[in-house]
Amino acid sequence: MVQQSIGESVLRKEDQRFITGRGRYTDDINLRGQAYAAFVRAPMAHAHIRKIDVSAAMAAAEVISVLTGEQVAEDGLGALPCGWMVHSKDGSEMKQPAHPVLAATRVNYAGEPIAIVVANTLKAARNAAELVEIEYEEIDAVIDPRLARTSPAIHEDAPANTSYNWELGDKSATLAAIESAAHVTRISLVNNRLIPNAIEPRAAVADFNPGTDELTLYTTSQNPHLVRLIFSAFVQLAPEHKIRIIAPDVGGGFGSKIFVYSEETALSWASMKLGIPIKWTAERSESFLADAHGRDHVTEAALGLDAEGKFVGLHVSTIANVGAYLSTFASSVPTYLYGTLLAGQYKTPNIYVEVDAVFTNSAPVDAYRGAGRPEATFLLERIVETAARELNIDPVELRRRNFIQPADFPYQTPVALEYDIGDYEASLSRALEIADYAGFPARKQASIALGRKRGIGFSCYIEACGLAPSQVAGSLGAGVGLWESGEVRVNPTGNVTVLTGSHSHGQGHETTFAQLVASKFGISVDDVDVVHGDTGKMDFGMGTYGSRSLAVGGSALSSASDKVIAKGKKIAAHLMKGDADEIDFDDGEFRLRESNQSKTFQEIAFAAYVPHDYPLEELEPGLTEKAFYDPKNFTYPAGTHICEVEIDPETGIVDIVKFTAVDDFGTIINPMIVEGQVHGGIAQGIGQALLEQCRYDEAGQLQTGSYMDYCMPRADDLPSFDVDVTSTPCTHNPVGAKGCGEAGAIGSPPAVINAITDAIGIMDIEMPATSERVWQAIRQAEGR
Ligand code: MCN
Repeated sequence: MVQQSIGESVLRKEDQRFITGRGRYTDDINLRGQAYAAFVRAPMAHAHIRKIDVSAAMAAAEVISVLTGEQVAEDGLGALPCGWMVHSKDGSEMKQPAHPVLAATRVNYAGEPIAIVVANTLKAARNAAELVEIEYEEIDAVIDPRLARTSPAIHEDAPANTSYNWELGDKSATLAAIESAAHVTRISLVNNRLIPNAIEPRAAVADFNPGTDELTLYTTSQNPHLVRLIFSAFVQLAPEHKIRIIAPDVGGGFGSKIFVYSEETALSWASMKLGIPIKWTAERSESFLADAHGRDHVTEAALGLDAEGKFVGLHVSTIANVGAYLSTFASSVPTYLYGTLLAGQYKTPNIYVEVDAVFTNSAPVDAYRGAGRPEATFLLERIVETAARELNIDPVELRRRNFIQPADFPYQTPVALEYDIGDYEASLSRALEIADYAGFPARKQASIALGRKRGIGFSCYIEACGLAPSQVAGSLGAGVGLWESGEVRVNPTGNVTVLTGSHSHGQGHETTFAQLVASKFGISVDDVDVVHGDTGKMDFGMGTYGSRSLAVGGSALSSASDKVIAKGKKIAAHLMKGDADEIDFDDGEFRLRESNQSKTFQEIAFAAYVPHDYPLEELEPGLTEKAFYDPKNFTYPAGTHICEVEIDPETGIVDIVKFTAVDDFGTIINPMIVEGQVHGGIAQGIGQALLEQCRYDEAGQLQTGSYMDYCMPRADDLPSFDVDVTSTPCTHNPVGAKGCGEAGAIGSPPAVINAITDAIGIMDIEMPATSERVWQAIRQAEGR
């Protein structure tokens, strides 16, 4: 029977175990003789450490050991690296102050780990952590990124608290274009700092076996091989072949679990030093303090338009807060994932962007769902909307006038990227239809009659996903290749085990990757199992981020499946006494052309392992193939988001009455999973626009360190989304797929803010547009 599963909303295979409570997360893992760890963390944001006294903690009941940065140094461990080298305008390398495993002489953000306490029970570890006595000499904290460059340096090797001043594009041409423009729109904005908040906090169980010298780390990672590589090559914990990283079921990451952090590193080292398994699971308050945060930009921009409303130049200056240290991929986010996206869907001929990345006494900032691309989209879609209002042109019309047209592809932007394909008008017009833009004036009148304010806001976003070909990434400073590995093992009875270097932590790969491979072989999705997240099982893999897993990891599996089919043809040819190039494979059957002979996929699988009369010089037994797929370009998902809000002027409460998203993800494997991804992303984008804000006080204390103070979106903050797709399949990967995992978080924030400002009749409001801010803005707009 033909199994056509691509494009079908197959129910998620993994959900059977998740909804019956049979998922196995890191904290579910308990090893014999396991001890527990607690971290002593900096109580202040900036201080010299004058003395650490662990004697009382060491003497406490059940305590096994208390280890500090002094011992880290004695053992010669390296610092935590940032994996992407960015160069400043003058060609110099970014400043990368050492990011210690445990702070020894100075603390640079509140919550920074200083010591690890290991005890027989969790309670004993936590109690003993309180007994570690540390003498600090406090230093003024640098918190506001706008003041960082003129504040005393946090790190001696980073003068003016600057890691790099990066630029992209032609500055003089852009300035000249803006100078001679018929109209110039200028905006200043802040992209608010966010805290990721995956449901499952970070956790790890480190298990060193002194008998074999092997370290096994169970951990909440999005990319276990990268952890292994950094542990081995940079931190120098152990040789790579002696380290096994297992990321079992992981309850969300949103970027925050890409990075190699102090805690997991210190835990692994402590397990090796003490020769026992040790577990650590972050408290929610530790996650707030010490998971890498996201966004945090301050930007000034100018957009020049000619007399016809065509964009002639865009000039952008951004200060990006990177926090106290450069986290694993921090440098790439406000540069290659931000500046390169500033063309958006438009034919702006001149674009220049400069970014100053500054250190502050706050937790490190790194990739968070969208990473750089939400910041670019927010800026662009806010300035376009503002220009439309200033020029009194319908915002839809202004966008249309400037769209890159289908005939323009492949389209080279002035900021390095070459878009392969897209049809922006198609998603815009479909979104306008679903959102009933034509009916908006009547709905607005109806709201006014009820004493309410109604507004509509647009966002036509583009993103770059999958990440770049390794060659391009390397030339831009990446310390790693950006390919993915995949292995397809056909078992003798014809079912298939798939191993992938991608990692699924909510995205449903166990279903979609099975659909992809099942449809290649014409077998049932139930006959394909997907294995991921264990460096001991699969080839080196690059993991999951940048909505790359299907476009890159799926493409590797597609190539490996093609190799299986090619091998199957050889076996079929041998069995049917024909030639391999006379064999067709379709609908799960190998057929010898111009004959009535055929063999099923299962018959060939079995024959592959029973090579009784094989010509062994020409045909090896077995049916397992691997592929490493290096993408030829990014994929460029794009779409239109439209938000309609109604605001109660008495309370400032914003009700999102309608949210429409029409996205182009190319070929879609599983529409239900894709829709779920879009929903989740929009929820996070609305969270950023309306509710979420990481805030430090002047001394660097985190004021939003719990759910009482950091407002996450809940179901009743969100409308039922209207989601649809258009499709221009990606031209350069075998699946035709573009990434979908971040689109919602990228497209939605400007649509929400554009709708709110439209409703109130103002040009700007800062995110998050809380009811208080909205209430104030209404009063100001009314001159009250
Ligand atoms: N898919 C599809 N057809 C397409 C594109 C994707 O069927 N054209 C499917 C894929 O096969 C996969 C899912 O949709 O099952 C997402 O695919 P993709 O866009 O390739 O993204 P990744 O799998 O690489 O996931 C990463 C992305 C990112 S970067 C963040 S951040 C994020 C996100 O996914 N974090 C998530 N979605 C998340 N969802 C959950 N539940 N939890 C997270 O932490």
